[in-house]
Parts: sequence; structure tokens; C-alpha cells
Amino acid sequence: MTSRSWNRGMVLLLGVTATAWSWGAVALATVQPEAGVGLPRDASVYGHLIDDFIIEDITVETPLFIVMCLWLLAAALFYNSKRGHKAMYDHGSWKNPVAVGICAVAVFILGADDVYSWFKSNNLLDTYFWNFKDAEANSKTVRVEVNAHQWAWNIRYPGPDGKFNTPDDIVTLNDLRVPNDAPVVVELTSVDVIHSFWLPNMRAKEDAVPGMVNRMIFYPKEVGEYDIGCAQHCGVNHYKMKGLLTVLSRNDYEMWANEASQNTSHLWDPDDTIAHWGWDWTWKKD
Ligand SMILES: [Cu+2]
Repeated sequence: MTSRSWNRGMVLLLGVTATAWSWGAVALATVQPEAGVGLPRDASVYGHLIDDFIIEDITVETPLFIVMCLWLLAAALFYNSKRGHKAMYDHGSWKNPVAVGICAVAVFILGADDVYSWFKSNNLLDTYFWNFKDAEANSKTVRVEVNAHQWAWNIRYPGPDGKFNTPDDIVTLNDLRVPNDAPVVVELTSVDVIHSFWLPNMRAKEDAVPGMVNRMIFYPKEVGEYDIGCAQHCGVNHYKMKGLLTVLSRNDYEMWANEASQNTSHLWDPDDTIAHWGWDWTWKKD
């Protein structure tokens, strides 16, 4: 290949790369969740921190991915046998400054991105998403136990006495209601296989594993109705494992909780041990 056609090829590659990158940025900036495009609508207090993190990662890694794809395409198009290039095997050379330079830049970008992501994700977890200490210290925090099974979510609130497995518990099926002004701490387990309790609009997800109790926090903000999904393929009816998360104002939540607690207390049967699937809250103050 002549150096002129090589230059033309490189300009073409760079042009296509730049165009793809710009269109990608535009697509991310104009997400329309209701149209099924982009991330689900963020209805939580800190969800935007997750979204920013995802977009940062995509921004760094997409150009590398595109360059690599175009590099392979160029090799296939410009160096095939029809153009007189004979396939041969060699071990490469550390003396090729262009190849070494490209590798060094790629390693540096990915390495820097990994180190940055490591510190940032740990910081986000400690400060918000796994900060159970602050959430448990907040008097408004709502505590919920979720017991997953094939193929539904059993949900239990402690009721006015604050204790689980007592007659004033609120128990629902696939129906989680929370106020919009406080963190919600969920403890969850499963009775059969591994499920994953997923609240896409809260940017929260945690596995429900038989034999152990996992914990998660989410911070609802916008009043509305949102999906609860199972993010772990858990059997033939996995697709049916859908629940409804309803975010209410504090007043509406209190009204619902009071009424629901009174209603379910009539149904309490001390001998029905299967219905008493709740457990003692695992969080203990230091
Ligand atoms: Cu499931």
C-alpha cells in the first residue's frame, strides 16, 4: 500500500471514530427512558451518581473499543491477499515505536480508568449505597424484609412495634410502598434459588440468596409507581417475578401503613408458622 492511500485510510478511520464518538455522546445526553431509550428514569436521591459513573466509563472505553474495531477492519480490508499481502507469522517487535506507543497509551488509559473507578466506587459505597450506619441512625428510615421465592416477592414491614414477626406486621405480595423522604433499608433472603431484587429506578439491586440475609439501601425521591424486577434467571417463570414499588408522600405512606397494619393484624394466626417467615433484624448497633 502506498503511503498516500495509507494516510487516506487513517484519515477515514479517525473521521469515522470521531463521528461515532460524538453521536454516542449525543445519544447519552438525550436519553428518553419512556421511549425505551437510555437508562431507566432515575427517581432516587443518589441515582445520578451511578449514572454519571456509567457514562464516565463508557466515555473512556468506547473510543478504545472503536479504535480497536476499526484497526481490525483496516487490517482485513487493506492487508488482504487480493492486495498482494502474504500472510505470515511473526512475534512482533518491541522496536516498532508506533505499535509500542499505541499499546502504552491504551494500557495507560485503561489503567488510569481502573484506578479511578476503584477509588470512586469505594467512595460511593462507603458514603451512600452501603452506608448502613447512617441509614440505621436516621429515625425516618423504613425497614423492610423481603423473602423471595419462585416466582414472587413476599414483603414484610415491622408495623408500629418496630419488630418483625409480630401480629402488627404488614405483609404484602409484590407490593412495596415507601415514603419519598427517607432511606429504605431492605434485608432479603430466598427460600429456593438465587433471585436478585432489582429496583431499576432507584439504581439498587441485591441478590436474594437461600440461607443468608443480604442488605441493601435505596433512597426514593419522586412520588410514583416503579417496577420491581428479578435480575437473576431463576427458573421457567422468572419473567413473571414482577412487583410494584410505590413511592408516596410521607402523609400518604403513614396513612397506608396504619391501615395496612390494622388490617393484617386481624389475619395473624399464632399457629401458622409458615406465615411467620420474618426474622430478627440483623443490624445491631455497635
Ligand atoms: Cu427470581
